Amino acid sequence: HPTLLQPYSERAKTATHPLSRYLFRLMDLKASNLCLSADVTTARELLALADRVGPSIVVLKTHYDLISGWDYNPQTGTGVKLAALARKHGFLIFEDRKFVDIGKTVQMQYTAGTARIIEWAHITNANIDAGKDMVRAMAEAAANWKARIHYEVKTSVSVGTPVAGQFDDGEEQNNGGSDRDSDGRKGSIVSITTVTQSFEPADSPRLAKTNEHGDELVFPGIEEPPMDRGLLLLAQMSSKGCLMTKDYTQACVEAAREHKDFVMGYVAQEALNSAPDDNFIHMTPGCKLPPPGEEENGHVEGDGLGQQYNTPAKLITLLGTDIVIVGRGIIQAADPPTEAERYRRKAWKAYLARLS
Ligand code: BMP
Repeated sequence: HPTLLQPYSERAKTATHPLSRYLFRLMDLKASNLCLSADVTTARELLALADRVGPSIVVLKTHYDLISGWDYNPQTGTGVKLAALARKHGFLIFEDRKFVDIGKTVQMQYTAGTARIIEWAHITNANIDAGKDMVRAMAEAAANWKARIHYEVKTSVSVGTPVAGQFDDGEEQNNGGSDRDSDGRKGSIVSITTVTQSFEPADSPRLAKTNEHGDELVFPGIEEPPMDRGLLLLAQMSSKGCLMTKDYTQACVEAAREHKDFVMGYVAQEALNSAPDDNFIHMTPGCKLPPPGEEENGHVEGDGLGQQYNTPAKLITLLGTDIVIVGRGIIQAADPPTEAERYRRKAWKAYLARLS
């Protein structure tokens, strides 16, 4: 497929989703196609790790539900602090929530509840086993969220029960020209409520770009990401005995094409672009390098709990994925930032090898 041989800077020009265009440019700028899977146990460790490894990565993947001490405060909580680190180092936040339910439920899980994922995660993902309508439901929730940015005005008009003779004199009432409610019933307007509420997401470009000491709070060289939210479809998994069939993966491809303005791409084990104008991004977990100095043969032993590992070279050069997702390979190293750099260099080299 043509996207296998195209530089990310070129794919940035033709991707449909604004966040994909941004991410491809960020990858080109930072020479990084590395995502850190920040599966640590406390919020404090998560923020410290994001700050230390931030310079090497373009995406930080979270599982907010395995972090203890996650602060849900929508103004000062962990999501907001992560969003500030994302602005500072230039990476996107991907909450690996794997939504799967009926459309209405996922809308509520995505936008509300304790974590309010949509407020701080640029990207999230979904398993479409429950049917692809839930992708449309999530797209709708994201569009509504975007429309609410900056301000929100709610007007509700309640109409009381008709009072015999009240409107029967042929005169219009002084209520905006109509004495009927939206169903055409006659009645008297009991109340009109207008609520105006300002609304600023955790990563708004309108936030200050420097602090009181004049320190830069924003990653230089590229503008801040667009105020859009994106979805990755969980099309294939890395684990042994995964039950996702070829038909399921194909359904993901179809759902992605139907919702190009919301679906950025896939979590998958291989490239899935096949139609001439497909330009979806592929992020791939189950990635590990052998220890420094040891020879690479593409495969690294699994974790004994079903996880299987391939090297960046195999995933990116051979199987054509775009971003490798690395968790324990980096987190459990003696010095995570140094190890993250080793992964960044290897994964970028694998991409350059694919281009040539
Ligand atoms: P590690 O590199 O430590 O094995 O972590 C992999 C991460 O990617 C975990 O957070 C896991 O939930 C996630 N993941 C995966 O391993 N395989 C998949 O197919 C999909 C995932 O989201």
